[in-house]
Amino acid sequence: MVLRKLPGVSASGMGLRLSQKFVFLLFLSGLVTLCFGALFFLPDSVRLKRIFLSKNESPAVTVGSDNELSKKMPGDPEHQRAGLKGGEGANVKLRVSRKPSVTHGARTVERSVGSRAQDEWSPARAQEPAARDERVTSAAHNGERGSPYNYEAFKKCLLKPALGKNQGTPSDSETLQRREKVKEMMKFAWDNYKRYAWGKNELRPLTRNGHIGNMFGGLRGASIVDSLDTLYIMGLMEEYEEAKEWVQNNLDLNSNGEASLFEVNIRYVGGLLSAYYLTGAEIFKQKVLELGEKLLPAFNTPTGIPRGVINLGSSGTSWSWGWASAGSSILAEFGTLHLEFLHLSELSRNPLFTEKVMNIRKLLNKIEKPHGLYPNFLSPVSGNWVQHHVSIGGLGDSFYEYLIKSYLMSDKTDQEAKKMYYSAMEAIETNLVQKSPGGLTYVAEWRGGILDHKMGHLACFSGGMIGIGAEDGPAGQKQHYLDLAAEITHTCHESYSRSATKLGPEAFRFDAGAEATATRLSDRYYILRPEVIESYMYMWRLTHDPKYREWGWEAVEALEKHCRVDAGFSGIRDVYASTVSHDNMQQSFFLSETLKYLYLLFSDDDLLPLEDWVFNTEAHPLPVIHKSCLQENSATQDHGQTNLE
Ligand code: DMJ
Repeated sequence: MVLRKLPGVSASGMGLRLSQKFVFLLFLSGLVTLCFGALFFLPDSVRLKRIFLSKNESPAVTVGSDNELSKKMPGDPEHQRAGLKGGEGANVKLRVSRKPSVTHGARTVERSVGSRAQDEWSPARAQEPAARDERVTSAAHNGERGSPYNYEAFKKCLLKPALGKNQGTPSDSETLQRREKVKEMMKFAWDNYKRYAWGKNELRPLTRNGHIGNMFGGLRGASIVDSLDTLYIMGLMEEYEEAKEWVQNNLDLNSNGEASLFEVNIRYVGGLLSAYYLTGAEIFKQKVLELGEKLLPAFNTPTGIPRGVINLGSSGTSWSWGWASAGSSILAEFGTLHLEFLHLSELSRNPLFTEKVMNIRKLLNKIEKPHGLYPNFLSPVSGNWVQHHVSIGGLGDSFYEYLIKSYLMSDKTDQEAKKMYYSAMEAIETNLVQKSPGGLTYVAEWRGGILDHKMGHLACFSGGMIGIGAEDGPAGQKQHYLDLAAEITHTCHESYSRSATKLGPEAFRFDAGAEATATRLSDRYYILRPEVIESYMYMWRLTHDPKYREWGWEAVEALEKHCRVDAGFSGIRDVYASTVSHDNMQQSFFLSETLKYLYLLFSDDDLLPLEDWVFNTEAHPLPVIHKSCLQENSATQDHGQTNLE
């Protein structure tokens, strides 16, 4: 219209001469290019930008950014986003502390969030060939890959009822009384968490408030998610319902903080998976699949080995821990995803989760191993070991655990996991297992061929692990492995009984005259960890030797005497001091693991029978995928069960 009034412009046809049309088109295309270009300068959060640019700009997009699943939740996303603005979740990113967390456990020693400058995963780097995965995961795969997961069919596949004939109630009255005591401890821990820290990650029982920490990337309610299955198996149904309701209404997965992939996986993914398999409540499945998707960008590295820290927001940025040498990833972190990811595939019918962990498996299987050992640090860029530090405790531990449990969870069909586990055990026995002058068997650490005669509390899970692996080892080795498991468990018990509190230190040594005692002040603390009790539980199930129940009871008495305070349970700073100093933290794994293993120890074996269930490293029971009962179109059918060579 404007052009029509210009002198020399004809009114014929479209009203413009050819040259004028050309100029007009040129002008229009310039305008469009300018507008498109401007999109690049908008913040990531602007919806317009995500619509137009997401396919090429963000690594998260390769796995379904903007969260397909959350869109499907009725009325939820808007509500949840609103929650982030004003409540606890506000400014999550700003609150992420870069200080080391002293109390958060994990067999992977605690540390600060990594330095990004060195090793941040950038959108540009996400274009590296091995990092791209064009497939988008979403609940839509349910439709594409066949029928949705059939919970009723799953239940029929269990060999025994999950909760036993009678909730595992023991027949003798003393054991029953002990079990009731453990249940009371759980209720006490829960009630105080609820009263003083509801919705936060953990309870601070001395100051009577909540703790959020920096491990879960803005996710909240770690103690709630970690407790769901414990409450359920203990028959604390009112409390279980409260927890479920919180998950339904308040578990906000639209967080934008920096999370430990490992911690979120073992606690949140593991907790929600177990809760789903035990109860069949759809909300747990819905939440866990939504969360699972958010973890996938961590695998966008040149090798597919995930980095340790991930931003759970739409950027999907990931990076390595600042303390891990040369931007490496940690064996116990990237090696402790397999069980949960197989179940994410099982429930979503999407093989992508399984493929991610099978890729890790494949790399670890192929790589050259010094003396057959797996060092703790590996570069996610080159796929090479970064340092030759080997440990069955912190930094290495649950990688070995997940090998044998992958085999067991596959109904003993995953031959690759089996082979890797027993070869690793052989190398560990040859190079790391030692006998002290006093006759105690322990597993030392290995630093480039030099032994460090120290055993961490975390390494005490290995009694149970070696025990459950005894059955299927090389011919004639069963008794040998059972003996080794019993000896290690005995040593770990000694580390408890040699302290004033009858609780064990964070690490104990076998040098300079020490035998299963901590020699350094910094190793004397106990943070309500479960590993020793975990081994008692497995050894009880395997041998029914009453000493394991007695040792478990000693631990209950010590916890009651030294860790119970007016408003919950707390870790202690020095297990050798008879007047204890509390650390003011009730760890979520105390509810998830320590109390659950104690409860199982005083229950009949048919409560969560080991033929049907394996426990993830946070003690969340996951079902064995029985080979006779693979569901139609099961996404795990071709994976995790045979050699991928
Ligand atoms: C738990 O979070 C898990 O057991 C993990 O594997 C190691 N550390 C803590 C408990 O100590």
